[in-house]
Amino acid sequence: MELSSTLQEEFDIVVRRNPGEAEFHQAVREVLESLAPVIDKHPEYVESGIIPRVCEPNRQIIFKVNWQDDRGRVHTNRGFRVQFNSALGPYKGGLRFHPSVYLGIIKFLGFEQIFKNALTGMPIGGGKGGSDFDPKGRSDNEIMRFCQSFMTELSGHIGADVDVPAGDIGVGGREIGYLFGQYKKLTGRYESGVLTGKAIGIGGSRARTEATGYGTVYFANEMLKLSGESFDGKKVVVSGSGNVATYAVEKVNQLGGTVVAMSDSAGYIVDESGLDFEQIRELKEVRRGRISEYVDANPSARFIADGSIWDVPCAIALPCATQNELNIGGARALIKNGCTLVAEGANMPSTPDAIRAFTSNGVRFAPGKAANAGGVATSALEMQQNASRDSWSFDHTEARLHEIMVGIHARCYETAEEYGTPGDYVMGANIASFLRVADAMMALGVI
Ligand code: NDP
Ligand code: 2IT
Repeated sequence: MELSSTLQEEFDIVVRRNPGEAEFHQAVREVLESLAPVIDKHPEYVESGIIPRVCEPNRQIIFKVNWQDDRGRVHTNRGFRVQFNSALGPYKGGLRFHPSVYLGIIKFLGFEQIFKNALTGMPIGGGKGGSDFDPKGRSDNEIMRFCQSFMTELSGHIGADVDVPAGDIGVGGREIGYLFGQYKKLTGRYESGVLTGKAIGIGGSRARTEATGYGTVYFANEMLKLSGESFDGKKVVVSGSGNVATYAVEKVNQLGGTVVAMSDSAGYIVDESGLDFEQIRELKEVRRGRISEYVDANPSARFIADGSIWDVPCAIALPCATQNELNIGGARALIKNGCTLVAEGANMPSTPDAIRAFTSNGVRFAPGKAANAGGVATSALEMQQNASRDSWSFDHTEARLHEIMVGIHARCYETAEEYGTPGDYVMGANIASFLRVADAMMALGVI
């Protein structure tokens, strides 16, 4: 899509100032492509420099993380925390541990997080962090030593009212526990609200583990309701098999759908009779196994190492693994096989040409910053519980999550209508969130 001349100039500056950061450029461009009608209506945003200001992180911290493996060998990794925008509240966003991590990935995730967090309606700014550390094959003790070393550097930059990290790829409850333990030791304070995604016994929130996957399915369900449909009886493909994917599967099953395929970076499994949530959870969350092992106990399931999960016919696709995992080839295969709805559980899993293919072929499409916001929204609920030294029931927390997802869907849908692009959730999500961030930045003055 073409950008107007003002927006193209802003985009060119971002590309020039952030060389080699392709994912960051992609995320910025996708937001700018939605903003033409906004700056027409609000020239004051341009006059106040809101666009270049929102594209520049407030602070970027890069640090060395030395740690020793079980054989005593020393390793050196790189740690990141990008504190992107705090107009709406303390920086908030996850930590990713994956060998592909570099500054451009953390900046794309941090930029997306600003707008996602704004959509939740809660008082949280946007940030992201992580490391190029590869947790695969590492022992529990190695993970602990890495987390402790990472936190030794990070601890001076975070705080319950400053910056509140959580999990993302490669970082779950175990890692958050070790990070929190080290923060507590270094500061001498039991500052529960400094991290979210904690285990229940150390100040975590019920339903946080489930929240992102559940939230994505709730969002998709709201989209289906508009045409009088539901998940009932529908075939669903869920990519990935980590935290988000696993709990998306549980909620699809609860709503009567059948998940026929899941994946990891080695390949995908397919079973027309439906995948068993409890077995998946036990295999992935408890045993930390590979998705291929599912076929050992399930003769009707097959593992396919060299292929694309998007070739599996389905009515609904939920990409829940990683950025740019669903490209134009995947999109064409989904469309050809009759897929009518795509909701992103991952961050930016669909490439721009895949998204264009969906919208021009009548496939309803929900971008990650709207559809996966249930995770961070429940993190904000964890912050609320920590601040009031309270602990809510699962049912109460899940009901709040559901209400928040229904609200995000309505805001995106209504904003798309108001700006003349009915049914376009990309426009709705980008515009509704940008307005909230821009208004807060205007109110705070030039700082
Ligand atoms: P996990 O680490 O629990 O799981 C990640 C899954 O994605 C694994 O199955 C992994 O396979 C697969 N994967 C990761 N990288 C690649 C890759 N390069 N190619 C193919 N498969 C890959 O992470 P989460 O479930 O937490 O995160 C999944 C997505 O959801 C990410 O995009 C994350 O940013 C996003 N997200 C997460 C939230 C959360 O609360 N956790 C909230 C909102 C969004 P393998 O094991 O083979 O690497
Ligand atoms: O991408 C995301 O929204 C997350 N990884 C969750 C962030 C959080 O602070 O809970």
